[in-house]
Amino acid sequence: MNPQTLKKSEAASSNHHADIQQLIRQYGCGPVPITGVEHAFYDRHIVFDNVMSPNAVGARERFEAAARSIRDILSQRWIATEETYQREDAKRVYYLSMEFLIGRSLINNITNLLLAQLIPKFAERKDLDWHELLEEEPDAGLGNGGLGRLAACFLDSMATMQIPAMGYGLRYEYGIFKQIIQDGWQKEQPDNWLRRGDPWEVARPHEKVEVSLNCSFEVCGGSLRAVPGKESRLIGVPYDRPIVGFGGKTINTLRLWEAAAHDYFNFEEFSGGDFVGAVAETLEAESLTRVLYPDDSTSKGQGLRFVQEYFLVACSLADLIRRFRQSNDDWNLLPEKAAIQLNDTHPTMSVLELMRILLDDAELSWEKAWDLTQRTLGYTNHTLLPEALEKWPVEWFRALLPRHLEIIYEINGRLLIDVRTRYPGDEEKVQRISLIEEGETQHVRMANLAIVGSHCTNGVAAIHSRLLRTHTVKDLAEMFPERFSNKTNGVTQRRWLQMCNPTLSKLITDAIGDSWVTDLSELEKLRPLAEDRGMQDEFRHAKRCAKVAFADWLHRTTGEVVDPDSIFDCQIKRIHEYKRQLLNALRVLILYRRLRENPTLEMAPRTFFFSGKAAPAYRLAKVIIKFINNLAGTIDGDPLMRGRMKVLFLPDYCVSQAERLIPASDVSNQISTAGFEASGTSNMKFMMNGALTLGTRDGATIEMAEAAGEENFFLFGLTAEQVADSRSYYNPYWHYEHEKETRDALDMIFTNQLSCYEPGAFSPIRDALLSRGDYYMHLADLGSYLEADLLVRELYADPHAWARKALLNVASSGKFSSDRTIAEYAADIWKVEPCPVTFD
Ligand code: 26V
Repeated sequence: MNPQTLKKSEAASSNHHADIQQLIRQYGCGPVPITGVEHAFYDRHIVFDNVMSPNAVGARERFEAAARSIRDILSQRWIATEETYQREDAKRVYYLSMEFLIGRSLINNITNLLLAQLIPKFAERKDLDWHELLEEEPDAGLGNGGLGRLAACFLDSMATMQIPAMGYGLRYEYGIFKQIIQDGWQKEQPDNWLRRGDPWEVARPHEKVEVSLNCSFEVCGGSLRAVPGKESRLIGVPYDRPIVGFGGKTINTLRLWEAAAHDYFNFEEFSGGDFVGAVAETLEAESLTRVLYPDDSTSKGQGLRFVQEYFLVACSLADLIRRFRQSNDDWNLLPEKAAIQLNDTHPTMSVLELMRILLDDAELSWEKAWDLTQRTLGYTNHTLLPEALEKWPVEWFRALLPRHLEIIYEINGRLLIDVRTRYPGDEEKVQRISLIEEGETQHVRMANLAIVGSHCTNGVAAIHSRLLRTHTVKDLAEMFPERFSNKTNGVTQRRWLQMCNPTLSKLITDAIGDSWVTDLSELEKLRPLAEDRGMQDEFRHAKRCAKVAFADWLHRTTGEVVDPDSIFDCQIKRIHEYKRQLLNALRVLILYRRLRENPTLEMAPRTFFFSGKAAPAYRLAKVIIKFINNLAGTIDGDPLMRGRMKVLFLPDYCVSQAERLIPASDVSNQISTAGFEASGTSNMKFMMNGALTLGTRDGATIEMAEAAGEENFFLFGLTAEQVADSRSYYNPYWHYEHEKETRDALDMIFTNQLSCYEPGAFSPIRDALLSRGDYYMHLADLGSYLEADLLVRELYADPHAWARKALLNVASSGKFSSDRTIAEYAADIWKVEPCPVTFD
């Protein structure tokens, strides 16, 4: 589409308005006051989409009209982007992920279209309550946590860097559950985010694909179940969402698949006369993409999840192969035209599906098909936790995807010949490398399949990639060392600094210019300014603005009062034993006990924020939430603590909440047991917003401290090596017996002083920390955590020294932009180049 067409269609649209006015008059409704560009831009959506008068509508309609108006602005660029890629026959990246944790899009799209100054002014002229309007947009919560949010940051970076890329995922009707807290306990409620439709998505039913399965579906005890043996065909209907690159030059696509039942030509014949039964079956099949799995800690017993994963893979590969075949008749070109990235093992059936297509549809030889498959696929690992590594029962493959199981056996047969040739006589190695795990029942090891079937495997931070190679998949890494690399995660500074922290952004831009928005390494220029007292004061002012804004929001929406002059100390992430929210809670409890015992103790006022969701079936994680809430209640109820310390568990952690709290934070807690957090990404968001990190040497926190200098971090605790080395003799009782503060705090918990209304509620905590051996070694790190905490408080007492370190942290955060991460993926794994949008 060329600019002329743009002008033509603008003209067409004003003619169109005249036509509509004419028609309306003709039908006797009288003239409608739709005139001028502004009205055509916004009001027409209210009038023609809702058939309502602009002053009669509510905030939701105003949000929809605003979103639709922004979509109007980007539509032609969106078309032009796709046309450019086709014309140039560009190599494309396909990012396959079961999760995209998008959050809100309106303000993000406005930011990236460079309209952030203009649109709020427009809203003011029209007397719109802009903030109220923005709050109407539900978060698109199509993910659990870090892995899904990383996928969303990557899409932003790829569009900004003009990389021809497409995200493929599932259009869950229900995203991650809404968390409410009742009597301190987490309760889940469905997140029906699509109830009122979504103004960003475009359904493309004409691009539907068909998926054949050797199963059908039934609702059983309220949940959907796959019924093996009865063949069914599902339709995948794509819904496209625009991904606006910064500057609005490139608009890439996130394509989400919805499951629909086949619109059988002869429904009557298909149903064998059972019309009602057939309609019910249709509904059941359509339930496949109803809901996101909310458990990111175990992959056990989720039959439907298995089918969801295959559905994502089958739809996405059919779609991208169709696109490839439109401009290529030589299958050999596939790796030159497509780079498919597997976001964790969840889309690993891509190895099997691509082999099936190349063998059965393209009729290539095994060797040819295997070479093309490997060269097209890349795999990113996101966890070392054994219980989160996916292993699917062989029986499920046999029942639902028998052809794919044949392919697994063939891959494995050839792989094991290779292993036996290289390591003769080492049958234990053969067992460890095999795609099939033996045992009572056989399982397919999806990580092994992903490594064997792709040309690149990467971890998400240096320490994680090292542990992956040297421990988790040691044998495979020794066999294929050239396949392994590291790509340290990053986050998009457009959402996580520019958009969510306007005051600090302005301070930075006033100081060093605005090129940091697309090149975060520019923040280095702040380093010398960190020494400047004026700059330190301005930083403190920016931080205070963000804290006041947060406190106001919190008060408005919950009635809670927090003091912006207290230290904001945060731990916000999924609730998991390895992330050690319990360690943080023990720290708070000990500080509380110190203050109570010695009320004259000097300690700066402090607010401890916790937020995060527990997997609904993760019992201990839910007990941890209850514990934090009871601790908060106890401290709140103690008049001695007023104005000195406060604990808050903020319900329903989500992207939008993180955007509000991170800019307001002083202290970022990143306290996982070393060796367990693959990377972490909120750690980076806190750093670029000028919070200081109180953390262990784990994940990307290690690289962050390297970049800023350890003297600007508060690191504590055992290293990953020390954790591994001391595990065999570690004894939590030793700490209980020898450390008085630890013992007193634990006794307070064990004697129901924090659970007097529900005695015994916290006995699972006792079990975890003492009787079951404290696998995550909380007690080993508690002492050094408290020592580091003292240093935090000492530094805070000197506001300028604090601001200096915070500024040095901001200045050192450049490496942690997802732009840098994507540049590395593009150069090392995908071999793709930018493809700027042009008009023919
Ligand atoms: C795992 C599972 C397991 C079974 C079924 C459902 C399900 C859904 C999600 C997951 C994801 C676990 C992996 C994960 O989220 N890893 C996180 O990835 C972040 C981005 O790389 C990284 O920063 C975090 O450290 C890592 O925990």
